[in-house]
Amino acid sequence: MTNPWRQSRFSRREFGKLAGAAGLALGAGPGLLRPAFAAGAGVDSAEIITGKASGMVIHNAKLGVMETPLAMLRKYDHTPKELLFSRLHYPHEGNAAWYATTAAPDRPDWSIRIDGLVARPRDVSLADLAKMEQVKRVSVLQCAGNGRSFYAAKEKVAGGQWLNGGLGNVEWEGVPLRSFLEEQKVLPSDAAIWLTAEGWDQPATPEGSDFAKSYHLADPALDNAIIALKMNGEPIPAVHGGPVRLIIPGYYGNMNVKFLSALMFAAAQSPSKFQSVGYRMPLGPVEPGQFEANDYTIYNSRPTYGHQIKSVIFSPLPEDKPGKGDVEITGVAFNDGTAKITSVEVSADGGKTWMSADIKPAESPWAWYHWSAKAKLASGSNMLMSRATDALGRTQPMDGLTRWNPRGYEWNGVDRVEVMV
Ligand SMILES: Nc1nc2c(c(=O)[nH]1)N[C@H]1C(S)=C(S)[C@@H](COP(=O)(O)O)O[C@H]1N2
Ligand SMILES: [Mo]
Repeated sequence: MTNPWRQSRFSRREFGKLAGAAGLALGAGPGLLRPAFAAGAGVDSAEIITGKASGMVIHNAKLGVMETPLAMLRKYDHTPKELLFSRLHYPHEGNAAWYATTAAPDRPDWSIRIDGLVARPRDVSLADLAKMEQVKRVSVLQCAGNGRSFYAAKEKVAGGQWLNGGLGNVEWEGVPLRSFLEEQKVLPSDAAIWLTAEGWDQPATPEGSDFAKSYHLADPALDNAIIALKMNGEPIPAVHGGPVRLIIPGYYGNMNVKFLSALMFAAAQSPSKFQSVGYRMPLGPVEPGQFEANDYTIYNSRPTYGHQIKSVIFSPLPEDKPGKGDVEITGVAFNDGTAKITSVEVSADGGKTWMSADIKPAESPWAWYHWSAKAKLASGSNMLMSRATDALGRTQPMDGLTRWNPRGYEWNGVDRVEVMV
């Protein structure tokens, strides 16, 4: 289904030409393209996306989908562009695609279209956006599929088998969405209830959907949203959605539209399958077989909006090979930013006994909190566990499988790491 709201700068054919031209510019004719890319197996992350660290965990080489091993992720409070997980939905045309790099895109001509039920449709240029008031938002960015592989203990779910590294803590900077709409005198009509953000990227076939996401205009999360131009103090890397990305702090990755090309006001949400079928959760618990991945409609499910409360153990990891006795267990915790994280409980004996971790204040409501607890490890197997709770009493389920769903989203079960001493 083609989204009628799409405003593309290039036709598909022109896009193909562009990708080809980029390949030539790099001196990478078909024979020079690294063959491993096409094969998709045994290829290193640094070859799939220029500028990414080696040794990322690859979920889809063709699309450029990869996550960060926790041993790399834990080294930084703000996740650098070299290490941040990446998720794209359309084939790259090889690693020649202009956005298959952590370099800033060279797209000074960029503009975003404001259209739909507005008094005066218009284009706003990147240069104009850069002149407006900018604010910072530190937020966890996390794929809704992060942790999907853990659902396999009940029944394996199709899709990238994400471990825990499909997340990062990132500083974004840009124009506050609500004040932008006000200053631009974008006056949606009374009939405009939904805002749809469109990504520039397009499906390989006309039957595919554009990447578009819709937000209810009354959603308080939009009060913190920004039209971001910078990530970690630099122009947003191409692979992470530069030159312009919509950031809704505290919302799952898919709600943060990269390569922002249009903001559309309408009475209804986008018919894009990324809004109407994908990235949705059933309204109640479901068992395997009861509800299939394509059964989702806007009536029987909800979008994956805010992060479910979650904690992740960063240390020790099995590869740290900790010794017997005293150990410091550390990690991070975060939620959707609407309430403080008030406790992180940690167990080193598979949940028999629990202790309270020390929690450091977070940099912003949407950033991750660092926590640590001292424990003693015994010889043999030690099952480390962590569970975060917030001021609204929201906590992680002891058994994450109770939230099993056919698309494997929103894993937030109590974290478990088994270390052998
Ligand atoms: N335009 C566009 N925006 C997008 C996507 C995409 O494929 N195209 N993927 C989404 C998904 S599912 C996630 S998890 C995040 C990933 O962001 P990252 O690649 O910067 O880590 O981008 C989101 N925004
Ligand atoms: Mo995602």
